[in-house]
Amino acid sequence: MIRRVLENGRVASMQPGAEGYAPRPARLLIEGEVIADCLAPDEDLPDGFRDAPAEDLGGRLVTPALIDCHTHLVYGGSRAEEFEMRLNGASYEEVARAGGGIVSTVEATRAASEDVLLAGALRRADRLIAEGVTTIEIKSGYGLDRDTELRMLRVARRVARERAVDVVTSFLGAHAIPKGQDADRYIDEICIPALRDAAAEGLVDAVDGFCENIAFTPPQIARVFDAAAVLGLPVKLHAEQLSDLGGAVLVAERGGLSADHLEYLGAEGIAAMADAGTVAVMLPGAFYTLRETQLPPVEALRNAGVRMAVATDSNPGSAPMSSLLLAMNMSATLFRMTPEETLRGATANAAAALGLNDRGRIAKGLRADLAIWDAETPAELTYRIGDAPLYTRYYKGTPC
Ligand code: DI6
Ligand code: FE
Repeated sequence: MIRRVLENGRVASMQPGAEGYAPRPARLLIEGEVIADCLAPDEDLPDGFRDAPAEDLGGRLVTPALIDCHTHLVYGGSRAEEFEMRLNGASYEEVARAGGGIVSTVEATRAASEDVLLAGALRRADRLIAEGVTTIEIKSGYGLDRDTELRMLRVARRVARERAVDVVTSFLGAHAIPKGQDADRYIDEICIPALRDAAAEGLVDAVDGFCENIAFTPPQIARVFDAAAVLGLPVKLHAEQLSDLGGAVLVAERGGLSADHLEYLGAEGIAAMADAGTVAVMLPGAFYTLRETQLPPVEALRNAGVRMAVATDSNPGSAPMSSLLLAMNMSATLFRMTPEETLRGATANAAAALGLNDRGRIAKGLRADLAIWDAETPAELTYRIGDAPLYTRYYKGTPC
């Protein structure tokens, strides 16, 4: 097993508590894919590490590698035209009802080959990787038919084979009502059978939905969640993005991993999420792009002890962005999250949102997924706009 010593780093471990955020001089020991230990600079190296190759980090900041826990990275086409429409006055709902919006990406995605979809997804994944991301969640949801949903998920799996990055997939068949179809019939006759087929192929790590008045009702989402439960798959939900339909309560009651967006989340949803330990995923890129004015209840979530994550929501419509650092900046500036919260949101809490307890913090036994930055303080990662001060990334113990 390969052993490495990373000398002279300043480590923000992102362990719970203030000391997890304050950079501490340390020497990090890596054994194979995991962190063997995080020692004080003057502590002796244990047996097996004395002859191991050492890298001098020159006092640089070390954090857990970043995790983007909510993306729609795989899709065909572009929505620049819709962007222009909205700037000429049309609302998101109007665009959707006019057959634009998600449905137009569905057409482009259905028409695209696996290789074309892969090329687009890799371009965006590379942007994330260049900012120190090592785990990316990728959803389906632009197929809305069995074959295209499965093709999207196969492409998502291929991203992980083509790049030094982990991909966690979510089946999002309940993303939009396909043109001319009845929502209930779509859920029961297309979405749920497609989910079963995708799961049988090992393509699904979690099940997501869009609970909204332009998409699916809570009872429709509940049927998808029932199917997920039978398959033993965890659930999450796009909830309370444009209105409060009670999606957060629904997903929390199912012990869901996360409820995402949450601009219109109310007290009942917050309480249910706190009880269930469901993570609140903040997606300021969509808030920004849609020029939303309703802010997610960050302070109430904080006071209720709900863990908050931050993600890009990278998608062609509401968040055409491929920068998690920018999402962190927007979470601070637009949502008033603190830089500590945004960094926890893109590391430890993002891991929790994906149900992963082997990463997102720097501690003995966890995955050696690290980001090493040309930065003095962790706040700099959130503070700068359009600047990715990444020095190196370690993925499973290897610099790359
Ligand atoms: N909410 C969103 O913001 C994205 N999906 C969702 O459920 C929008 C996706 C799109 O407009 O293509
Ligand atoms: Fe989304």
